[in-house]
Amino acid sequence: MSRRWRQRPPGSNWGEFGDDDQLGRLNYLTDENTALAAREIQVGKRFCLSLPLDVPATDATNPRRKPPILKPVIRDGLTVFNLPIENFDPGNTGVVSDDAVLLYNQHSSQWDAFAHMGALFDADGDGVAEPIQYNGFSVLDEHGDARFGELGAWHLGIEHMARHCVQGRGVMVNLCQHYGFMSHAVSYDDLMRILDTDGVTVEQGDIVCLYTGYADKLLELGADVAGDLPHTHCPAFDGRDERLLNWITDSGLAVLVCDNRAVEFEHGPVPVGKRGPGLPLHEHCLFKLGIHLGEMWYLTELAEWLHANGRYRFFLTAPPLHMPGAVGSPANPVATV
Ligand code: UVW
Repeated sequence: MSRRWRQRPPGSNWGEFGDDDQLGRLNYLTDENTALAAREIQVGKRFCLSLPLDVPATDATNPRRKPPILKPVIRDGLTVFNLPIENFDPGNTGVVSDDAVLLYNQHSSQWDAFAHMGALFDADGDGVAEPIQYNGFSVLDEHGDARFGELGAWHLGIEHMARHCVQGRGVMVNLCQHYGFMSHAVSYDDLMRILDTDGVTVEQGDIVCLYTGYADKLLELGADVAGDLPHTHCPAFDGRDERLLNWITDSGLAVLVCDNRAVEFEHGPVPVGKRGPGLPLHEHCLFKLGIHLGEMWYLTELAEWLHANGRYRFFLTAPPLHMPGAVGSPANPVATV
Protein backbone atom coordinates (compact mmCIF):
# COMPACT_ATOMS: atom_id res chain seq x y z
CA MET A 1 0.00 0.00 0.00
CA SER A 2 1.29 3.43 -0.77
CA ARG A 3 1.41 6.35 1.57
CA ARG A 4 -1.97 7.54 2.84
CA TRP A 5 -0.98 11.15 3.44
CA ARG A 6 0.57 14.02 1.55
CA GLN A 7 1.56 15.97 4.62
CA ARG A 8 2.10 14.67 8.12
CA PRO A 9 1.57 16.55 11.39
CA PRO A 10 4.56 18.54 12.64
CA GLY A 11 6.54 16.48 15.13
CA SER A 12 5.06 13.18 13.97
CA ASN A 13 6.92 10.06 12.89
CA TRP A 14 4.36 8.87 10.32
CA GLY A 15 5.92 6.59 7.76
CA GLU A 16 9.07 5.90 9.75
CA PHE A 17 7.96 2.35 10.63
CA GLY A 18 6.51 1.84 7.13
CA ASP A 19 3.48 3.17 5.27
CA ASP A 20 1.27 0.34 6.56
CA ASP A 21 2.50 0.37 10.13
CA GLN A 22 -0.18 0.05 12.82
CA LEU A 23 2.13 -0.76 15.74
CA GLY A 24 3.99 2.52 16.19
CA ARG A 25 6.66 2.33 18.82
CA LEU A 26 5.73 -1.22 19.71
CA ASN A 27 8.16 -1.83 16.85
CA TYR A 28 10.90 -1.10 19.39
CA LEU A 29 9.82 -4.17 21.37
CA THR A 30 11.81 -6.64 19.32
CA ASP A 31 12.82 -10.21 20.22
CA GLU A 32 16.19 -8.86 21.32
CA ASN A 33 14.53 -6.21 23.46
CA THR A 34 12.36 -8.84 25.19
CA ALA A 35 15.36 -11.10 25.81
CA LEU A 36 17.23 -8.16 27.33
CA ALA A 37 14.20 -7.19 29.43
CA ALA A 38 14.01 -10.74 30.81
CA ARG A 39 17.29 -10.06 32.62
CA GLU A 40 15.27 -7.88 34.97
CA ILE A 41 13.77 -11.06 36.43
CA GLN A 42 16.00 -11.54 39.44
CA VAL A 43 13.83 -12.95 42.24
CA GLY A 44 10.81 -14.13 40.24
CA LYS A 45 8.21 -12.22 42.28
CA ARG A 46 5.06 -11.27 40.30
CA PHE A 47 2.75 -8.27 40.57
CA CYS A 48 -0.73 -7.95 39.10
CA LEU A 49 -0.91 -4.44 37.67
CA SER A 50 -4.67 -4.41 37.04
CA LEU A 51 -7.22 -2.91 39.35
CA PRO A 52 -10.31 -5.03 39.91
CA LEU A 53 -12.30 -4.00 36.83
CA ASP A 54 -15.16 -2.74 39.02
CA VAL A 55 -12.86 0.06 40.22
CA PRO A 56 -13.76 2.94 39.89
CA ALA A 57 -16.82 1.76 41.79
CA THR A 58 -19.08 4.32 40.08
CA ASP A 59 -19.17 6.40 36.91
CA ALA A 60 -18.53 9.61 38.92
CA THR A 61 -15.19 10.47 37.27
CA ASN A 62 -16.49 9.66 33.78
CA PRO A 63 -20.28 9.33 33.43
CA ARG A 64 -19.85 7.81 29.95
CA ARG A 65 -17.99 4.80 31.31
CA LYS A 66 -19.78 2.44 33.67
CA PRO A 67 -18.55 -0.31 35.98
CA PRO A 68 -18.94 -3.79 34.47
CA ILE A 69 -22.15 -5.76 34.78
CA LEU A 70 -22.02 -9.54 34.95
CA LYS A 71 -24.84 -11.05 32.91
CA PRO A 72 -26.30 -14.51 33.16
CA VAL A 73 -26.08 -17.12 30.47
CA ILE A 74 -29.46 -18.78 30.08
CA ARG A 75 -30.01 -22.42 29.16
CA ASP A 76 -33.55 -23.68 28.63
CA GLY A 77 -34.86 -20.82 30.78
CA LEU A 78 -32.46 -21.50 33.66
CA THR A 79 -29.62 -19.20 34.76
CA VAL A 80 -26.41 -21.10 34.29
CA PHE A 81 -24.95 -20.49 37.73
CA ASN A 82 -24.31 -23.29 40.17
CA LEU A 83 -26.60 -25.34 37.98
CA PRO A 84 -26.65 -29.16 38.15
CA ILE A 85 -26.29 -30.42 34.59
CA GLU A 86 -28.71 -33.23 35.33
CA ASN A 87 -31.41 -30.62 34.55
CA PHE A 88 -30.60 -31.31 30.90
CA ASP A 89 -28.68 -34.56 31.01
CA PRO A 90 -30.12 -37.01 33.56
CA GLY A 91 -27.36 -38.90 35.30
CA ASN A 92 -24.77 -36.17 34.66
CA THR A 93 -23.37 -35.20 38.09
CA GLY A 94 -21.60 -32.04 36.95
CA VAL A 95 -22.53 -28.56 38.16
CA VAL A 96 -21.95 -25.63 35.81
CA SER A 97 -21.66 -21.84 35.90
CA ASP A 98 -21.33 -19.66 32.84
CA ASP A 99 -21.52 -15.88 32.48
CA ALA A 100 -21.21 -12.87 30.22
CA VAL A 101 -20.12 -9.33 30.98
CA LEU A 102 -21.09 -5.87 29.77
CA LEU A 103 -17.72 -4.19 29.88
CA TYR A 104 -16.81 -0.58 29.08
CA ASN A 105 -13.36 -1.17 27.65
CA GLN A 106 -11.89 1.99 29.16
CA HIS A 107 -13.60 2.16 32.54
CA SER A 108 -10.76 0.67 34.61
CA SER A 109 -7.18 -0.58 33.96
CA GLN A 110 -6.90 -0.25 30.23
CA TRP A 111 -5.01 0.29 27.02
CA ASP A 112 -5.79 3.02 24.50
CA ALA A 113 -5.47 1.77 20.93
CA PHE A 114 -4.34 4.30 18.31
CA ALA A 115 -7.93 4.27 17.07
CA HIS A 116 -8.98 5.80 20.40
CA MET A 117 -7.88 9.32 19.51
CA GLY A 118 -7.03 11.03 16.25
CA ALA A 119 -7.29 14.66 15.20
CA LEU A 120 -8.78 16.96 12.61
CA PHE A 121 -5.81 17.37 10.26
CA ASP A 122 -5.40 18.03 6.55
CA ALA A 123 -3.36 14.93 5.74
CA ASP A 124 -4.39 14.78 2.07
CA GLY A 125 -3.38 18.40 1.48
CA ASP A 126 -6.72 19.53 0.01
CA GLY A 127 -6.96 22.48 2.38
CA VAL A 128 -9.66 20.86 4.53
CA ALA A 129 -8.92 19.11 7.82
CA GLU A 130 -10.42 15.64 8.10
CA PRO A 131 -10.69 13.17 11.02
CA ILE A 132 -7.53 11.13 10.74
CA GLN A 133 -5.44 8.82 12.93
CA TYR A 134 -1.85 7.65 13.37
CA ASN A 135 0.12 7.10 10.15
CA GLY A 136 -2.69 8.60 8.07
CA PHE A 137 -5.18 5.81 8.72
CA SER A 138 -8.89 6.30 9.19
CA VAL A 139 -10.94 4.12 11.52
CA LEU A 140 -13.44 3.91 8.62
CA ASP A 141 -13.09 1.99 5.37
CA GLU A 142 -12.90 3.55 1.90
CA HIS A 143 -16.71 3.85 1.82
CA GLY A 144 -16.78 5.76 5.09
CA ASP A 145 -18.23 2.82 7.01
CA ALA A 146 -17.33 1.44 10.42
CA ARG A 147 -16.55 -2.23 10.86
CA PHE A 148 -19.62 -3.35 12.84
CA GLY A 149 -22.56 -1.07 12.03
CA GLU A 150 -21.97 2.24 13.83
CA LEU A 151 -18.62 1.39 15.39
CA GLY A 152 -15.56 -0.81 15.21
CA ALA A 153 -12.24 0.38 13.80
CA TRP A 154 -11.10 -0.99 10.45
CA HIS A 155 -7.60 0.22 11.23
CA LEU A 156 -5.52 0.77 14.37
CA GLY A 157 -7.83 -1.34 16.57
CA ILE A 158 -6.55 -3.02 19.71
CA GLU A 159 -6.05 -6.34 17.91
CA HIS A 160 -2.72 -5.18 16.50
CA MET A 161 -1.43 -4.64 20.00
CA ALA A 162 -2.79 -8.02 21.13
CA ARG A 163 -1.02 -9.85 18.33
CA HIS A 164 2.21 -8.11 19.24
CA CYS A 165 1.89 -9.37 22.86
CA VAL A 166 3.49 -6.31 24.54
CA GLN A 167 6.38 -7.70 26.50
CA GLY A 168 9.46 -5.76 27.49
CA ARG A 169 11.28 -3.78 30.12
CA GLY A 170 9.22 -1.65 32.45
CA VAL A 171 10.68 1.48 34.04
CA MET A 172 8.96 2.90 37.11
CA VAL A 173 8.89 6.65 37.64
CA ASN A 174 7.60 7.22 41.15
CA LEU A 175 5.89 10.63 41.07
CA CYS A 176 3.95 9.89 44.27
CA GLN A 177 7.25 9.63 46.13
CA HIS A 178 7.88 13.29 45.29
CA TYR A 179 4.42 14.87 45.41
CA GLY A 180 2.38 12.61 47.65
CA PHE A 181 -1.28 12.95 46.65
CA MET A 182 -0.93 16.63 45.80
CA SER A 183 -2.41 17.76 42.49
CA HIS A 184 0.44 18.97 40.29
CA ALA A 185 1.09 19.29 36.55
CA VAL A 186 4.53 17.72 36.16
CA SER A 187 6.72 19.75 33.79
CA TYR A 188 9.84 18.75 31.87
CA ASP A 189 12.00 20.42 34.53
CA ASP A 190 10.15 18.55 37.28
CA LEU A 191 10.62 15.24 35.48
CA MET A 192 14.33 15.81 34.85
CA ARG A 193 14.83 16.58 38.52
CA ILE A 194 12.94 13.44 39.57
CA LEU A 195 14.80 11.16 37.13
CA ASP A 196 18.08 12.64 38.31
CA THR A 197 17.28 12.39 42.01
CA ASP A 198 16.02 8.82 41.70
CA GLY A 199 18.76 7.67 39.32
CA VAL A 200 16.25 6.57 36.67
CA THR A 201 17.38 6.19 33.05
CA VAL A 202 14.91 5.76 30.19
CA GLU A 203 16.19 4.03 27.06
CA GLN A 204 14.74 3.29 23.64
CA GLY A 205 12.09 0.59 23.88
CA ASP A 206 11.31 1.07 27.57
CA ILE A 207 7.74 0.86 28.85
CA VAL A 208 7.56 3.84 31.18
CA CYS A 209 5.12 3.55 34.10
CA LEU A 210 4.16 6.62 36.11
CA TYR A 211 3.02 5.95 39.66
CA THR A 212 0.96 8.91 40.90
CA GLY A 213 -1.21 7.45 43.69
CA TYR A 214 -4.46 8.07 41.77
CA ALA A 215 -5.48 4.40 41.81
CA ASP A 216 -4.88 4.34 45.56
CA LYS A 217 -7.40 7.14 45.91
CA LEU A 218 -9.91 5.20 43.80
CA LEU A 219 -9.51 2.17 46.05
CA GLU A 220 -9.64 4.23 49.25
CA LEU A 221 -12.73 6.24 48.27
CA GLY A 222 -14.74 3.43 46.67
CA ALA A 223 -18.29 4.56 45.88
CA ASP A 224 -17.56 7.93 47.56
CA VAL A 225 -15.19 8.97 44.79
CA ALA A 226 -15.90 12.54 43.65
CA GLY A 227 -16.19 13.50 40.02
CA ASP A 228 -13.40 16.07 40.31
CA LEU A 229 -10.81 13.62 41.70
CA PRO A 230 -8.61 13.96 38.57
CA HIS A 231 -8.42 17.71 39.22
CA THR A 232 -8.00 17.71 42.99
CA HIS A 233 -5.47 14.96 43.63
CA CYS A 234 -2.20 13.48 42.41
CA PRO A 235 0.49 14.61 40.01
CA ALA A 236 0.23 13.99 36.26
CA PHE A 237 2.30 14.86 33.19
CA ASP A 238 1.69 18.37 31.86
CA GLY A 239 0.68 17.78 28.24
CA ARG A 240 0.82 21.53 27.59
CA ASP A 241 4.58 21.55 28.26
CA GLU A 242 6.21 21.30 24.81
CA ARG A 243 9.55 20.35 26.32
CA LEU A 244 7.93 17.40 28.10
CA LEU A 245 6.34 16.27 24.84
CA ASN A 246 9.72 16.60 23.12
CA TRP A 247 11.25 14.44 25.84
CA ILE A 248 8.68 11.73 25.08
CA THR A 249 9.76 11.92 21.43
CA ASP A 250 13.49 11.93 22.14
CA SER A 251 13.56 9.38 24.96
CA GLY A 252 12.56 6.57 22.59
CA LEU A 253 10.14 5.15 25.15
CA ALA A 254 7.92 2.55 23.51
CA VAL A 255 4.80 2.80 25.63
CA LEU A 256 3.57 5.16 28.36
CA VAL A 257 1.54 3.90 31.31
CA CYS A 258 0.01 5.58 34.34
CA ASP A 259 -2.21 4.75 37.29
CA ASN A 260 -4.45 7.75 36.57
CA ARG A 261 -7.18 7.99 33.96
CA ALA A 262 -5.53 10.13 31.29
CA VAL A 263 -1.76 9.89 31.92
CA GLU A 264 -1.71 13.67 31.49
CA PHE A 265 -2.98 16.48 33.71
CA GLU A 266 -6.55 17.35 32.74
CA HIS A 267 -6.49 21.12 32.20
CA GLY A 268 -10.11 21.25 31.09
CA PRO A 269 -11.61 22.65 27.89
CA VAL A 270 -9.48 24.34 25.23
CA PRO A 271 -9.23 28.06 26.20
CA VAL A 272 -11.83 30.32 24.54
CA GLY A 273 -10.63 31.63 21.18
CA LYS A 274 -8.00 28.89 20.80
CA ARG A 275 -8.02 25.73 18.69
CA GLY A 276 -6.07 22.61 19.51
CA PRO A 277 -6.19 19.29 21.31
CA GLY A 278 -7.92 19.07 24.69
CA LEU A 279 -5.49 16.34 25.70
CA PRO A 280 -2.21 17.33 24.01
CA LEU A 281 -0.23 14.36 25.33
CA HIS A 282 -2.87 12.02 23.86
CA GLU A 283 -2.47 13.70 20.49
CA HIS A 284 1.30 13.61 20.73
CA CYS A 285 1.43 9.91 21.65
CA LEU A 286 -1.55 8.19 20.01
CA PHE A 287 -1.83 10.36 16.90
CA LYS A 288 1.64 11.67 16.10
CA LEU A 289 4.11 9.10 17.42
CA GLY A 290 2.27 5.79 17.70
CA ILE A 291 2.78 5.43 21.45
CA HIS A 292 0.07 3.42 23.20
CA LEU A 293 -1.19 4.76 26.52
CA GLY A 294 -1.98 2.54 29.51
CA GLU A 295 -4.31 4.11 32.05
CA MET A 296 -5.55 3.41 35.57
CA TRP A 297 -3.16 0.54 36.12
CA TYR A 298 -2.51 -0.58 39.69
CA LEU A 299 1.17 0.23 40.19
CA THR A 300 1.25 0.72 43.96
CA GLU A 301 2.67 -2.55 45.27
CA LEU A 302 5.21 -2.79 42.47
CA ALA A 303 6.36 0.82 43.00
CA GLU A 304 6.71 0.22 46.74
CA TRP A 305 8.64 -3.03 46.22
CA LEU A 306 10.99 -1.45 43.69
CA HIS A 307 11.61 1.50 46.01
CA ALA A 308 12.28 -0.77 48.98
CA ASN A 309 14.70 -2.84 46.91
CA GLY A 310 16.56 0.03 45.27
CA ARG A 311 15.35 -0.86 41.78
CA TYR A 312 13.26 0.79 39.10
CA ARG A 313 13.31 -1.72 36.21
CA PHE A 314 11.20 -4.86 35.82
CA PHE A 315 9.95 -7.33 33.25
CA LEU A 316 6.47 -6.58 31.97
CA THR A 317 3.91 -8.62 30.04
CA ALA A 318 0.79 -6.64 29.16
CA PRO A 319 -1.31 -7.73 26.18
CA PRO A 320 -4.81 -6.29 25.75
CA LEU A 321 -7.83 -8.42 24.89
CA HIS A 322 -7.67 -9.69 21.32
CA MET A 323 -10.89 -7.92 20.35
CA PRO A 324 -10.96 -6.96 16.66
CA GLY A 325 -12.00 -3.36 16.02
CA ALA A 326 -12.04 -2.24 19.66
CA VAL A 327 -10.46 1.16 20.33
CA GLY A 328 -9.35 0.20 23.81
CA SER A 329 -9.21 -2.79 26.09
CA PRO A 330 -9.00 -3.79 29.70
CA ALA A 331 -5.44 -4.66 30.61
CA ASN A 332 -4.26 -7.39 32.96
CA PRO A 333 -0.55 -6.70 33.04
CA VAL A 334 1.95 -8.75 35.02
CA ALA A 335 5.27 -7.40 36.25
CA THR A 336 8.07 -9.75 37.29
CA VAL A 337 11.06 -8.55 39.30
C1 UVW B 1 -9.77 10.35 29.55
O1 UVW B 1 -10.79 9.77 29.81
C2 UVW B 1 -9.56 11.73 30.04
O2 UVW B 1 -8.74 9.82 28.84
P1 UVW B 1 -8.94 8.50 27.96
O3 UVW B 1 -10.05 8.79 26.98
O4 UVW B 1 -7.64 8.23 27.28
O5 UVW B 1 -9.30 7.38 28.88
